[in-house]
Amino acid sequence: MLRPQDTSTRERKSLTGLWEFRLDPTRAGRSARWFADSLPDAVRAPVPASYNDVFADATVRDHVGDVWYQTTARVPRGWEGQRVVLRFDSATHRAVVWVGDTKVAEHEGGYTPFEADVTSLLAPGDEVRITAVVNNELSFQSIPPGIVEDTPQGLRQLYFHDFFNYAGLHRAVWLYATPTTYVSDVTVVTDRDGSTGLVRYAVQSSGDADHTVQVTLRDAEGRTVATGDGAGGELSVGDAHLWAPGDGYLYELEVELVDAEGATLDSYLQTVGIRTVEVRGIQFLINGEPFYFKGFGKHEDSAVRGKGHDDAFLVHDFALLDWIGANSFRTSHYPYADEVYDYADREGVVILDEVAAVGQNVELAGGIFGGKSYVTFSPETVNDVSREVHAQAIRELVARDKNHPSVVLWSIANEPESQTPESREYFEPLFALTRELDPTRPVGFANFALASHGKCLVSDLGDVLMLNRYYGWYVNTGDLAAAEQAWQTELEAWATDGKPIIITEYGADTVAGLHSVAPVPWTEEYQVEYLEMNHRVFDRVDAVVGEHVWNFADFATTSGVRRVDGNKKGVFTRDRRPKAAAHLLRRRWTRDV
Ligand code: GCB
Repeated sequence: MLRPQDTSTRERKSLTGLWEFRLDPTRAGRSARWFADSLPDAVRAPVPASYNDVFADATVRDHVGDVWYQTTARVPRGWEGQRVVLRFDSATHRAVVWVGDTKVAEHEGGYTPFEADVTSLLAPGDEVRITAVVNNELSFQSIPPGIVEDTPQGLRQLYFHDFFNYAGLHRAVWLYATPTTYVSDVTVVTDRDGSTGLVRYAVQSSGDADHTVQVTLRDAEGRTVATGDGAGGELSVGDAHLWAPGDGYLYELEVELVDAEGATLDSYLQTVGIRTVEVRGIQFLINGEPFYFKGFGKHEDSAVRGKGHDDAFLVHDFALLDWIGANSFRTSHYPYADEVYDYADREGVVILDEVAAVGQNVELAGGIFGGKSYVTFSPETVNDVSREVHAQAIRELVARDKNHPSVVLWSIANEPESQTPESREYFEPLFALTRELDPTRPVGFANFALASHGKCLVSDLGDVLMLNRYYGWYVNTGDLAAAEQAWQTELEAWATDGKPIIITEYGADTVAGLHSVAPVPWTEEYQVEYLEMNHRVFDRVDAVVGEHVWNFADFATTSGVRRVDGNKKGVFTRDRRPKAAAHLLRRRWTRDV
């Protein structure tokens, strides 16, 4: 899916700011048609942001169900004769949108964009009313899953993942204009032949005007390095400057639709990083070179704004990644804002891109979070409908992120049940779908501890092994010697599979400022010794090609007896101050590992 852009033929208008907002605890708004007029009894809420922590009100924070957002926007006068699109970069977890009284969009899934052609509903110069009802309920048929319980005290949302169920309009909302004959999709795949870079492109266009496609590839200095005609083809770039970890070199592909007189009907700009990704034996190769992942599982999470995208945190988090010597991160446990991938492309930071399938493991959740017991995969729980929702989430992820050089792998789930025949049956078609959508990137999923080597029935479907393990934390708590032994034994077993292993999670909850002489869990000293133990194990196993500490920063979770003001496994606090472990990682990651 293409991005809203300002080009010689396109214009966009951001609708971020304060919107009218209200909760709808009795779900009255849909039948009372709250979209048909000014939203009754509204307050103002920021967009983008989660609404949960913005107000000093627990009923807002813990609300389950619909909330309404409304704004008015003036359609720019210059948009006469243009195609006008309304786009939400995300609405968590689902939304219905109206322009005036007309329903224009409905979207399931909280972390990917959706849009509607609203040309016929708007006249340039007019003010229009835009209303969205956003719903945060999680069920066994949503990604991620959950259960809404109707209790005497009201609706209660249970879920099986370990981060707070923030909701709302987390990302930008746009009105944008394109010509009526326009570029509707661009796909770029890169390769190399010796020092020559190859850029294969495919362009889709829509609209009635006769046109041909012309493409121009420019280097970072704006010099044209290749041109092409036609909706698909291959461009050669002599002596290409490759995109590489730590060197986010980008070319720019201008895609133009041109009419018979040679006039440009539409122009879209696509950044291109020329690089290859390949799994060979136990190696993960970027541009043919073995790559070792150093970094974190992250979250989109910060005080007050929750999961709302924020450019200051974006730049600061990347500055901290650079400071600590990290070269990569996983978008645990959902697709992040588009801006994050753009920034990673430019900074040369590598991304494992994850879909929001987290918590398809009710046994684990029951054990860790004290929830009830359910069976994960069954006709009543995660079923065929859920799988189609999951498949659609993968389609939307790949459609959105396929052209980012920073993205080197699709992660299609985090810690699902994977030790049962039902789980294999569920996942086999999803692996096949992901490969069909993108044959160029490896596919994997993050495996959990109970599906250990020999028990997991899904890991052979992946190109890499991604292991989340907590030896010395959830098991062998406080006994790092026993943890080291057990971890080494398990890792050596996985290594016999002959695939690269990325440790996608290892970590220990740590209260910043808590110290002890002996390595006692929850102290800064323990987090340091815990990480050192893990690193000794990784360094002894050749198949380990990466280490992602859980987590980059402390983050908000649901209430639970194992969580004190959220998950404290951050190497940085929630306000991004380093714990002692940050200095340890910096020493390790700024030398070669
Ligand atoms: C995991 C999950 C992650 C949790 C983490 C923890 O295995 O993938 O979402 O936050 O463990 O801290 O328990």
